[in-house]
Amino acid sequence: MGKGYRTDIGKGGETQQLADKDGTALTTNFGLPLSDNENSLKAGERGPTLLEDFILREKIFHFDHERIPERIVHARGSAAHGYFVCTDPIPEISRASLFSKKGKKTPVFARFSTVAGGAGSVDTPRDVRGFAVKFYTDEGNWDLVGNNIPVFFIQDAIKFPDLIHSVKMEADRAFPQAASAHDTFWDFVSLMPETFHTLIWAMSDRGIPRSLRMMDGFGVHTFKLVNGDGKESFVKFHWRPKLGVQSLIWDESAKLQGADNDYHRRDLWEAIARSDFPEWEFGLQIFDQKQADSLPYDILDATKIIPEEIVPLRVIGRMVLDRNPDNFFAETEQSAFLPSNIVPGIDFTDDPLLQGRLFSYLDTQKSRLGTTNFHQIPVNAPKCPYANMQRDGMMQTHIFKGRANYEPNSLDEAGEDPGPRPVSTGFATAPQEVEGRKLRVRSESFGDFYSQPRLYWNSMTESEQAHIASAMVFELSKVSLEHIRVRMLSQLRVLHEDLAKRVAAGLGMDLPAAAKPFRKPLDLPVSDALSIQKNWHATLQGRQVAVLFDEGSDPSEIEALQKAVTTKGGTVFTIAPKVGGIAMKKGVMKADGQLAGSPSVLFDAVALVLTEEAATRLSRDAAAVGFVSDAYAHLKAIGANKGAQALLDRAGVAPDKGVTDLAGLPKAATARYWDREEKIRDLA
Ligand code: HDD
Repeated sequence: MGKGYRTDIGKGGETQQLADKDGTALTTNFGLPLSDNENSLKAGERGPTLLEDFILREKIFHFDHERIPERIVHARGSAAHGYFVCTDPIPEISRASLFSKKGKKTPVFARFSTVAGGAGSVDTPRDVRGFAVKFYTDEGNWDLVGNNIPVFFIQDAIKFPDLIHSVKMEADRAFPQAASAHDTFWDFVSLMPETFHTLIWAMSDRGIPRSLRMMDGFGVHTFKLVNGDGKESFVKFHWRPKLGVQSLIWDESAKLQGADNDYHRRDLWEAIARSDFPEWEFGLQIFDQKQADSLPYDILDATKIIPEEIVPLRVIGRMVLDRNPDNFFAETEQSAFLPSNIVPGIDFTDDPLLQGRLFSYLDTQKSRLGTTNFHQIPVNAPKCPYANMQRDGMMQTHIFKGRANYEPNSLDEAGEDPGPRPVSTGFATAPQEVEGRKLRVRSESFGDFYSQPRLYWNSMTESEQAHIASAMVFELSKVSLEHIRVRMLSQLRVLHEDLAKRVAAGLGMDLPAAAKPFRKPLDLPVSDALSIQKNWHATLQGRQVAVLFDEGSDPSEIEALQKAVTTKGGTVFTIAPKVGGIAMKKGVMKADGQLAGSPSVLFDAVALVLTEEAATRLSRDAAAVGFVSDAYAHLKAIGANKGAQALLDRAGVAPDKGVTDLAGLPKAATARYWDREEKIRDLA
């Protein structure tokens, strides 16, 4: 018999790495040190593997069960640790301890997500984004489980399973993944006009954020704040990104799905890794019953906003995310957010969507994390002490001492530890008069489905309106059942005649008769706060400029640009046809990325630093031409030196304010060139 492959492992084998001198010994889960992690136990060198091989069985057994069920919604997510700091205490409004003192810091864990796609799906589909924040306060965890859109598709939790079934991949064919552009979603929404407000937000640029760091967050529901004297106020919670809200355009987001599946996840991770910490302001819209009664809609209806022009935001704090998770599974995947996690000083309202959520999130964790003890997983455990009489259950990790597992008890009278007891300062539900008949109905005050989506449409710029109309044309073009498209058009006529006409024209369909609304829509005053473009932050912070160079390029031109961009808070990514090193005008330079693998969709602006020769050569390379023509079509700033002209011409770049020399690029790169769009794209 021959020696067999690497039978000498553990006795100085060629490649087996050993921790004999230093390092950590590899062991089984029960601590047995191992000498061989390469071979299973066999009967003879080439013989069958033995059942006795407990080491193989333990390793494979554990691997076989590494996956847990993904979240039924919001499966695809990315998260980070950080802190919330109170900047404007509000003890007169809420007794919540995290709002009690200026400068008070509370640790947080924030998870951002798409809704419809599975855990491995793309980052940039058109979708609502989840914005969930767990505050580890000194009076327990408060989970603000919100979205990047301030309203929700439905008014009553009983419709949630239907909504989600309709938007997820279709039941028989299991496609499309992470997309709302299909029959069942549009069938459902066209039959449910209460969805229209969230629908128009999702069809707008809000549905395709540029970065998780550039999204608003909203608590959506009206909540209550309660002060130390029991005085109540209503509140809506808002997160406002320091970098301003920024979005992709549709063609860009579709191409990003191929260029970088992890575009948002990578962006969040890399920003934190380079200490460019994402930050949001925390603002409250605080109002009372009198103001609530004066509004033409119900504050318990989660399909309605209260415009900031009516109830302005009061900024009381900020959140900074400054630490990436150490382990994706242990932290991000196992994190469990529960709208029912509130703290003294915050309370629920009777919003029927919120009321249903209070059950659903607790319930789902048993199926996802497998145990009622999911609160003991480190990311979910409060950072303040907690104690009660809940005992046992699967995966119990606490070793409780003594006999006090019931309450009340008098064990202290016998000198034993009686365990925890309620405290007078603990959480107490805000008292509220409730009377009425038991009814399975929808309140009439929830009956206006069109006024607020119309308000949203009217508040957009022309370019934003064109994006909404075009998104609807795109999505409805993917709807194969014509009666659904017709029904949607008849509904859009009630929402806004102009939108309906543009979508019908884009589809090449006639306008059907308008639907009959339950309540005639109102023309509410425009809210500029709703528009992204009207509130654009002209900044380089958080934005990345790609620099394309090739043989003979002048390194001093690249260095000057790099300096100008980084001093204004931006980052630079260099790209060349080869990454190993390019012979420059002087010396050799290595690029961060290779041209074919670094398309311009990944960046906010591009620079071309090329010799005439290189530009002519690259004009024959589809990747280089696409790099420039896409940047142009995606309304980005393009800075070019003189040598690059041939490539600009080949890519069809016509001069405009966004096309500049290299010196002008740092300023130009703070904007997108919306005016360019009508020259290069037929929008609805
Ligand atoms: Fe939900 C997850 C946000 C309505 C049931 N939801 C989930 C997450 C976010 C939201 C951000 C992911 C949390 C995480 O990162 O782990 N959901 C919302 C918002 C809603 C909303 C803003 C409306 C205002 N959700 C809603 C309703 C129901 C659910 C009405 C059920 C009746 N949501 C769930 C869930 C999930 C969830 C099935 C899946 C995973 C989880 O809870 O932990 O229970």
